[in-house]
Amino acid sequence: MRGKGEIMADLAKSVETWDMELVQRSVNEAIEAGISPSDIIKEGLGKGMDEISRMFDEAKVFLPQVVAASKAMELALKILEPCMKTSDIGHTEHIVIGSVKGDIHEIGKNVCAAMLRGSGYIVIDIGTDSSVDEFLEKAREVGAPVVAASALMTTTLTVQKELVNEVNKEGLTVKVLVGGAPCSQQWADEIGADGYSASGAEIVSLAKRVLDE
Ligand code: B12
Repeated sequence: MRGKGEIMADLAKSVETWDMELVQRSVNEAIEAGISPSDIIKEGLGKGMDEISRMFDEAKVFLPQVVAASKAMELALKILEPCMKTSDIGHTEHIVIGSVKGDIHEIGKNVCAAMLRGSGYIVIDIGTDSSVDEFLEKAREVGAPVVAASALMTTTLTVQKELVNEVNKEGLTVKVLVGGAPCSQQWADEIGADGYSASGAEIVSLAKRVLDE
């Protein structure tokens, strides 16, 4: 069997080169080697996405290549999803998750949704480009105590603030989690969100913490 380092390198390369065959092979190999889904995403696939992102910044690749890498990432997540069942603790809480209005980035949101589902939460994914009203209407409809809003652009971060403001204005008890690459703990504190985490791996403990509060 190959070492963890080699498998991780292949995982990164599979996204970076949007090689679907390598995605399937390396993700399955990583699962068989007992590497955790969060390590596979963070230390493997995510590194490939980081590299694509760096090359995009340096204008060495363009949007079609980023889309292709995203498709590779999506395929990897699909293969990984059944392995994300960390326990059968059977939470009964619903969590509404979506990418905010104006934002069509969904890979990070999908990772978070998969992690939460794997931990037993009932996750309602309202998709991308979701308005504040859509988040809150869905939360009301299913009685969700938590909404999780993903924003990947500095221009769409403000929608997270609008969401928190609306929750406060309406006097709702729903907790708001925020995340996405340009988001930070400082931003979450500034807008009065209930929680922030930098990665999908941490969103599970974050959800538990705000639900226990
Ligand atoms: C892939 C990608 C795309 C893909 C998206 C495909 C898809 N199906 O999602 C495509 C090609 C469509 C795309 C389009 C665009 N993109 Co783009 N994209 C990216 C890229 C390279 C990677 C994002 C990604 O998927 N990362 C991998 C995932 C796993 O990480 P993540 O999203 O950060 O999520 C993790 C954490 O943040 C956290 N998390 C995420 N959400 C949440 C939510 C909660 C509640 C919590 C707690 C945690 C959490 O957990 C996740 C898992 O660990 C980034 C670069 C970057 N470094 O982010 C640019 C980037 C986000 N894009 C950018 C831009 C500008 C665009 C476009 C405007 C490009 C254009 N000129 O047309 C459009 C935007 C369209 C729109 N209206 O949204 C900019 C944003 C700049 C800014 N700061 O505002 C970036 C930063 C690239 C750059 N350096 O310029 N993009």
